[in-house]
Amino acid sequence: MGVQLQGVLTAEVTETLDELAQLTMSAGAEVLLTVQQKKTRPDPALFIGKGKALEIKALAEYHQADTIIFDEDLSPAQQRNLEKMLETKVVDRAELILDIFSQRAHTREGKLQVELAQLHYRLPRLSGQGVLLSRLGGGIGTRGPGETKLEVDRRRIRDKISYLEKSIEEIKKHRGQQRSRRKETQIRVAALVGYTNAGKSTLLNHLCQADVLVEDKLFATLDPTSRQLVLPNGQLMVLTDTVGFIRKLPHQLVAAFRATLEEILEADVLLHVVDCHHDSREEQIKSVMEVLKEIGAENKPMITVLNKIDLLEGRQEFIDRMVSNYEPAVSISAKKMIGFEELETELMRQFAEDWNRLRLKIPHDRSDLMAHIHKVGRVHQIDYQPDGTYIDVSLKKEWVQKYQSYKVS
Ligand SMILES: Nc1nc2c(ncn2[C@@H]2O[C@H](COP(=O)(O)OP(=O)(O)OP(=O)(O)O)[C@@H](O)[C@H]2O)c(=O)[nH]1
Ligand SMILES: [Mg+2]
Repeated sequence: MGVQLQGVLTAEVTETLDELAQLTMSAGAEVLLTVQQKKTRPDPALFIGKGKALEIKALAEYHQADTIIFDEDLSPAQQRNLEKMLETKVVDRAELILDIFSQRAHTREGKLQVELAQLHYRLPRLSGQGVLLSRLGGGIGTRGPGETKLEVDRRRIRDKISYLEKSIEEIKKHRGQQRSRRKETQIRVAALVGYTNAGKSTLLNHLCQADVLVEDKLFATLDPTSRQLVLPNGQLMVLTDTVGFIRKLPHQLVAAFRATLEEILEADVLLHVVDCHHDSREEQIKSVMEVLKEIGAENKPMITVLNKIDLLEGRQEFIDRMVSNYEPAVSISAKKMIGFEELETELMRQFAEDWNRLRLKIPHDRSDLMAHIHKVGRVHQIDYQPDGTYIDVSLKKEWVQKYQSYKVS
């Protein structure tokens, strides 16, 4: 069910409804029919108009639908009223996405985060109902936490939430330690970001000979996976694949997935993978930038990776125009392994920019500094002289300040 509110174009509604159908199938359900309504503003009680609701009820009965999915976020009251009136389970976009996530979460971290998001989603929907967790039928919206604990009160949900938050915090700490170890070394990190189904995992697999699950399904990847890669200049780097973004990503999810999304914040550069064959590519790029902003990563260095150019054969001009629009950008086919050299060149260029080459003179009694330089820098030449050790080294920007007083020309 999609609603075209005032100021929204018909094409846009059709596109997001197509996406909703894809999401529904990704959740393992079958789409029987889609319905649209034009409305100036949402009805406070039902979101849609009453007449439309009755029409949907008849259609649902006729098609024997057991779930009605709305492409918008419904208020707890709207959802309740609709379920009562339609006598069918009513799911909104956020709940549908949460359901897919709960089916896809495999690691402990992923599961904890999805459960946390689901509880945050359900908490306001418990008000005065007590047994709202006993949803009609099965399928979307009934999986995950709470389904068996019908009498669970808010208190216990709150306790569960704080327990989950604590567990996630611990995982986060552990991850932070791993990262700081990585930071001490010279390994650079690039994080793959992008709309779901853009081809991030395919790129990771083909660039790093990895075997991450690739599927023509939304949200195939939930957990961060990292693989090492050696660039042609010998630079060692790590490529991290993570959860894809989507329009109207439920804010409960973004909040709960903070630990996972931190991988993005910590990266040296972001590779924004775009399905440039997709009709909604511009919208998708916008949505990705919005989520990046929400997590505070909008100012990270970014390379736009225009993917799936194998589907745009004979449209080189169009591709070139996109590349120059999104500079720095490269066009590739992750599947057919086209354009990988250009991508690697661009990565090397990005990484080179934040390395500074310096010549330092380190006093003989500062072996601690020498050890540190070897650890964090790339040493090109060492010259032991009576007045100190002369060292020609490349250092990351963050270390240059520390060695300022040892600089020699
Ligand atoms: N034609 C073509 N298809 C591609 C290309 N890259 C990826 N695909 C297909 O696009 C679909 C999604 O690929 P994934 O690598 O799973 O996409 P993803 O960005 O990891 O998606 P999520 O994990 O869901 O966020 C799969 O069916 C891939 O085979 C490409 O360069 N060309
Ligand atoms: Mg993936």
